[in-house]
Amino acid sequence: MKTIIFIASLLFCTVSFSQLRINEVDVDQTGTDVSEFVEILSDSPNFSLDGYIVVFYNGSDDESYKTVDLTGYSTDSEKFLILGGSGIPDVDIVIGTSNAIQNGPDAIAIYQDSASNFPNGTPVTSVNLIDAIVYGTNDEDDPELLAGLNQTVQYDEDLNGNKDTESIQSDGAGSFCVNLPTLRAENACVLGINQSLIDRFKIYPNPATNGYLYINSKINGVKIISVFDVLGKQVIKTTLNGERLDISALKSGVYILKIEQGKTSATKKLVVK
Ligand SMILES: [Ca+2]
Ligand SMILES: [Ca+2]
Ligand SMILES: [Ca+2]
Ligand SMILES: [Ca+2]
Repeated sequence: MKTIIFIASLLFCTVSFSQLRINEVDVDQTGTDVSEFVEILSDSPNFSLDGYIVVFYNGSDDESYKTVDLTGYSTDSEKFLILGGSGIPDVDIVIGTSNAIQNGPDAIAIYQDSASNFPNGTPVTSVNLIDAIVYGTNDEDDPELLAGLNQTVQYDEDLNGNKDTESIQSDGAGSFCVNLPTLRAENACVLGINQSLIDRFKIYPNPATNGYLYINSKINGVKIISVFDVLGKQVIKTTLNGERLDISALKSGVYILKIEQGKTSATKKLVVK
């Protein structure tokens, strides 16, 4: 009997934890933002969205300004559902004609809850929260939205100075990049299924011979670089916007290089000649 209950509860968990996530947001565009969108991705194709809602929060008062009921909709065969402006040709749910999504610091959240529980002016909450993103367009972080939605990072659509032409996109591994929009298509920075997080970063030349090291990442964004000698002493700690790291101060030898970007990090052996 216990075994049956255990198996039944496993099955129940599998069903109830089928996940949805906010896969991409484009909140700011040129002109009056007629083609803004939220791209939602499900784990499985044609996933029923009955019982789910999307809530838009205003960072200035940390209250909701729009709630969209997803009941009656499903993701498509490619697992996407698009909420957006009327300027998008095959949008699934039209949420406005212009400036429907505020430019930040603001937030968008998915809940498994009833729309009637989220009239406009509802304070930010993490109860029944499925996924959320706090974003801005070159704005200061909004601590209330971050805390209220259990998030640690506010993503900046203007990271590359191109907020009007780029969007914020999930890399599928817990972080986001900013790149040209990929509406109803795989995001620009998604890591291949066989690609480990280590492969996300390429360093060259290694051994390094000329005082410089290039650190290439598959996604955009600031990298935090730490270099340790064989005794574990930190010899370099810096942030890198581009790819070129100055290591001219390092003597010949073996070092440990740690690269952190967003929520992921990798450690590599570095040889300096
Ligand atoms: Ca907007
Ligand atoms: Ca944009
Ligand atoms: Ca706030
Ligand atoms: Ca996309």
